[in-house]
Amino acid sequence: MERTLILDCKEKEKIGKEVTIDGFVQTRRDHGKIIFLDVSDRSGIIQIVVHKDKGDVLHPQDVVRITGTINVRPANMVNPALATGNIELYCDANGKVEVLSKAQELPFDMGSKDLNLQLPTLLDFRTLALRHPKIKAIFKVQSALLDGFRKAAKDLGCTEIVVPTIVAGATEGGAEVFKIDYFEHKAYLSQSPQLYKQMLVPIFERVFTIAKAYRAEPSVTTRHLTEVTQMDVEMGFTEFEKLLDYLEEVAVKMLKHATDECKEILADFGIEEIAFGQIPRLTLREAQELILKEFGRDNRKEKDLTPQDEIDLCKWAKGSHKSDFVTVTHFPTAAKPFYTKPDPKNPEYSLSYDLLFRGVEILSGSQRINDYNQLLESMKSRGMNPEAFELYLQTFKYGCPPEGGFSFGLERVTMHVLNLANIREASLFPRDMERVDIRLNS
Ligand code: AMO
Repeated sequence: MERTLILDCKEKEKIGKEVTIDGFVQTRRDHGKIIFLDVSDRSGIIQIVVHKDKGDVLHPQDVVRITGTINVRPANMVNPALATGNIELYCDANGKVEVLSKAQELPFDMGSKDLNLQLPTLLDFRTLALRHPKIKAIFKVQSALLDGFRKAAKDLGCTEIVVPTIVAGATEGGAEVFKIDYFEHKAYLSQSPQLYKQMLVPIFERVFTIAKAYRAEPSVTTRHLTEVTQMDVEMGFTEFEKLLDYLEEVAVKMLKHATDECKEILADFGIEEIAFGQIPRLTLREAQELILKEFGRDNRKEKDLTPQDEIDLCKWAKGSHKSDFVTVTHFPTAAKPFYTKPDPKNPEYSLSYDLLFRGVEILSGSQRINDYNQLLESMKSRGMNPEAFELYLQTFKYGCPPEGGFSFGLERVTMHVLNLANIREASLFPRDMERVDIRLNS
């Protein structure tokens, strides 16, 4: 008999009819001669009532094919939390149970509503943990965020590009770069799609990419990974204020799309609705003045926001602007990568910006230097060798419009949409100092 998806079992014409479903046993509850199973597939979850003689072989995570009759549940047995909560699949003497793949004994109980395990266990048994509905749901949200980002970038007229991650030089500066043995040469894992997205501006004018980026972060924090997914946009014929409009537009569209698509998941996680009030914009120095005035910490000489500043600024924006976002601009030029354009009005500060969301930076970007000679100067002032960037520099040598862009960290966005405690929970297979799937210290 042809497979019916679990969610389709609740269609009217299925009631009282025989169906076959394929899926995974999630839980088993024995009641005398009857066993209740929760079985899930990609569409949903359904309760199955099976006679003990047929169902006794079944255990959690067994992959099964079950044929039975769809019954309407008695009113007092309806489960409103389940899309199929008013029906069940009844597998009696005429029904059929087939085990497609038998699961060995599980290392932990998968039947609880929340998989309350320590993070190392969640990661040591990642493929199993990911099967749990609540963990899987994180990546349904992530998928909706990717979709929302793509839609928003396409609405801006951007062409999707795919760029290399094996590169000849560090793009973002600093020591946080992985060297790789590339035949008899040295190469690096790309810290961001930055240079390539810029190189493609004269070709497509507006581009976007969803790309892997590698950061040799030598510290273990709850907000850093060594392998990150960046969602980048780069646009030509644009200037600073316009870029702020665009980044805020993409952020709002992406998050609205994901939260609309995943309403049930967000409710299940007990997440407050995102506050989409007018996003306040502050320069770094204005933000630091505000931190002093409102929160009593004097960080006015710092070249960046501290993690506590980011938390406090978001608290302030929520209270005074009903916004879960804040845009912070004009970071010191010296603290920014070589491609960042200094503000012509005050070159000590740059035309750069970060977007904060619920207490953390989820995006950064800038107006870029598009003048070839200025770019050479900027590289030299940072001790960089322009020869290592020959291909990149051709872009500007042969004419590049005023341009700029921005980049969201997918895992950071996912983490803060769902209020997760650790960024590792927002990556299917997180990479950090201690783990490349297997634990490096074991
Ligand atoms: P930046 O280095 O700020 O900018 O990165 C952009 C966004 O990527 C995410 N991110 C990270 N997430 C987790 N772990 C990390 N180690 C990590 N590093 C970065 C953050 C961050 O806001 N090329 C520029 C962007 C641009 O100018 O367009 C860049 O990479 O969410």
